[in-house]
Amino acid sequence: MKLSSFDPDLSSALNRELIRQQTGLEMIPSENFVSPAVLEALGSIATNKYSEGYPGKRYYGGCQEIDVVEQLAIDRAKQLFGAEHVNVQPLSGAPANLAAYAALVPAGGTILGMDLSHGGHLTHGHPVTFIAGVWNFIRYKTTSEGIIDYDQIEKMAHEHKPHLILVGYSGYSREIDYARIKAIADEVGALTMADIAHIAGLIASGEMNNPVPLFDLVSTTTHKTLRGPRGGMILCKEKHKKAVDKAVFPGLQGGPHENVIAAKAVAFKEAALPEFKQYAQQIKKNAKILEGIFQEKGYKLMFGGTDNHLLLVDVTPKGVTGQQTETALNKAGITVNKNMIPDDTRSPMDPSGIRLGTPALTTRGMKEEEMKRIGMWIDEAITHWSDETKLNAIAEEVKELTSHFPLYPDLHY
Ligand code: DSN
Repeated sequence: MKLSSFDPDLSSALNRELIRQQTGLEMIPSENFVSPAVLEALGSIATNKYSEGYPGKRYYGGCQEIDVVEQLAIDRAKQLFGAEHVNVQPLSGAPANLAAYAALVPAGGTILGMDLSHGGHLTHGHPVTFIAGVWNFIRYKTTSEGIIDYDQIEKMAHEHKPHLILVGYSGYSREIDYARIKAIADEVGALTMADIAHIAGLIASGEMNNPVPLFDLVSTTTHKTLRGPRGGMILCKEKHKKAVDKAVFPGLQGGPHENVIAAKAVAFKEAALPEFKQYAQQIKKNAKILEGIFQEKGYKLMFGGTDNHLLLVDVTPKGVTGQQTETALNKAGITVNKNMIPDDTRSPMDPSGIRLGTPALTTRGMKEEEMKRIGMWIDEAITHWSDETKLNAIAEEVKELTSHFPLYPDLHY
């Protein structure tokens, strides 16, 4: 029976969400739109199969075709990033990071990672997380000019002698000098890990530095710039293969989600195509257009601008907060997220900044001309943040623009 007849409540919610995605401007930098082929694999019968273990070494029978699926994903990811070993089973970014720490660092060991408000991630040791009670996280910050403070990392590495130095961020907009980090790690005998969740698509396409050849371990999600299904992955040196695989299963997870792994395989095939490189280049061009508009309009850009797909913007000089901005933009049909800025004096629920990015709009085919209009709408919506009539008028213009960039035109639940 079709979903719409069996479960009209659910199908209505999905159809409304489809319309929201189709008629709005999605600018949360960690979101994207997967291809119909990725969606098809995700909704495939691979979801029916239990397959604890790894290709060729499973605890359940009947895995011969599932082995093919998982091996395709592994081989394609290895090729894409130049990795010695890949584990495609992590359910998402947080479980991937947990498995990575478990594989590389004994409980109680020290990990040097970036502070959340300076662009790090909750799973990089924020005190509210479970992992912060298992490992001893020490946090470094960006400089007052807003870039990664490599000198501070070096000083802290000598002082704390960490087992692991961790880079890779979810709110940081600049390139990372992986060679410098590796040199610091070598000075103190630490291992190296990069969490490339946000920029994996830009790395796969050669548009940003690739830490995989240099670092011990790289973790990522597969659904951000990489444009695959919601999921995680670990890439590592051959010498860490056993520890990583053991940490993922049986250490932390049970049966892998093979439908998601099938969709990852499709996404990795797509990411190796020339069109994907063009998409990655356009993501950066689009972000640069927004950077120019924000600078011209007097906003404060954290880290001085962007080298990647995202911008972290302090909106308080405009007399508004991050929450007020998120709400106003939402009414105008533009989705962003409120975000803490480095050493923010406001609270996480109403911080000083917003974070926004260009991957999803670039996937829809939007380029420089559209970005200029969108940047102006964002500024207008922030300036008139409490004027409902103005925000509704922008939402109408947004709808008109999105109608020229069809998204899943044949889909209906
Ligand atoms: N929630 C993701 C992001 O938006 O960056 C990271 O976990």
